[in-house]
Amino acid sequence: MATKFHNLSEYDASAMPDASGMRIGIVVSEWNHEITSRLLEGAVNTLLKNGVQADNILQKWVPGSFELVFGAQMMANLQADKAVDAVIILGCVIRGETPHFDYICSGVTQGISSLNATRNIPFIYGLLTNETMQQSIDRAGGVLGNKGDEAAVTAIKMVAFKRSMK
Ligand code: DLZ
Repeated sequence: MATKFHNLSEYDASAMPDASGMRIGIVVSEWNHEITSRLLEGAVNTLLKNGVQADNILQKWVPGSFELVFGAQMMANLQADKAVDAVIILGCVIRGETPHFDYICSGVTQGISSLNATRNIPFIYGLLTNETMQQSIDRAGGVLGNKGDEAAVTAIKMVAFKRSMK
């Protein structure tokens, strides 16, 4: 049953770093739009709630989850006043009757890992990889919270982590 899992929207608000000066990019997949639009909504609302200014949230859509890594890389290449401190990657892959599920999940996961290992900003994993649409609904603002909220909290914490290393 779903309730044995952690609620993705729960976090300790008192332990959140000040995010007012942060600029965050979000790249989101059009595939399974009814889910990914909710992930995006959760991420944006959580960033705003924690002090990120609306003008400092850059949102871009790509066709499917497989394109997320390229989109995230393009965001990381932005310079000067357009540069972002972190990139949140949002997508939803649901297992069907095709082997695409495994290829896409593994491609995106390896791509994000590679970006994190080679670039100088954090890339946050906000990809739902579920067996059923209901499992995704549960994690996109449903009974298990919203993966977008979790990704936003993680982005803020990782930007603060990077700044603490200076
Ligand atoms: C092709 C495909 C399939 C079968 N399933 C999904 C999915 O569940 N979630 C998703 O985000 N994208 C899916 N795609 C599209 C691929 O991610 C990609 O957009 C296309 O293969 C074109 O590169």
